[in-house]
Amino acid sequence: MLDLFAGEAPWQEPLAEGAVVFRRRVRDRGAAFLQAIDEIAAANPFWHRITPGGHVMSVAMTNCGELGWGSDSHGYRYESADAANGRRWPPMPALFRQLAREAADDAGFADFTPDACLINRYAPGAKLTLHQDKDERDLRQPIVSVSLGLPAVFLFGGLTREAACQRLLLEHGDVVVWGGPSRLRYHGILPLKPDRHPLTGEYRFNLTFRKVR
Ligand code: MD3
Ligand code: FE
Repeated sequence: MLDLFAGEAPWQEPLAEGAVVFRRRVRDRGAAFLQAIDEIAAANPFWHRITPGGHVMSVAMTNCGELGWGSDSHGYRYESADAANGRRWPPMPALFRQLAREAADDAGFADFTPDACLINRYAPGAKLTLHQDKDERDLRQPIVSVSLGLPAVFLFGGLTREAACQRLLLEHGDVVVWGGPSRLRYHGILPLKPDRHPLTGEYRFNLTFRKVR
């Protein structure tokens, strides 16, 4: 993929009230992030969750940290073990924890201490339909996201499902902090366009750091 910004320094842009995008913030650490993901997935492989509505999710998921996000026919919840194999989630690597803490701090959210990191893997065509993240106890805590590999179109809606959506391309190394009034905005990812990325091949990965409890 042609990267017109390959030699540029990272930069930041305010996105909305409470939301800041740090463009290319971890681009130079991409290989280290991907190696950490590989190690987590070696212990707790990616798998496709079932939604409460009975659909198989196109995004494959695993987690690290004390808690992991999960879904089955009964609903969404955070769990301390992987329902696929009964194992605890691997600990959150220091590289992950430190990045999440620093990015939150730079966006004005002090002392962010995530206890969950959901790792999403998108293959060509995988998507995430419009949803809110509201299963965390303290919604004053932000979510920090890290995008790796192939780019994807992110939809950023409003506080109701019907509100109009902004579109934003999330690219390799982009970090976004979602807090304040943006924390409950609907959002989603359009189907991944098939392509190849030098570090991730046909995939896009997204990490979301959350303080659940
Ligand atoms: C805005 N992940 O895992 S990251 C999710 O790219 C999720 O895999 C997407 O939405 C992905 O729940 C989007 C950006 C993101 C994450 C959490 C948010 C945006 C958010 C929470 C509130 C508002
Ligand atoms: Fe989300």
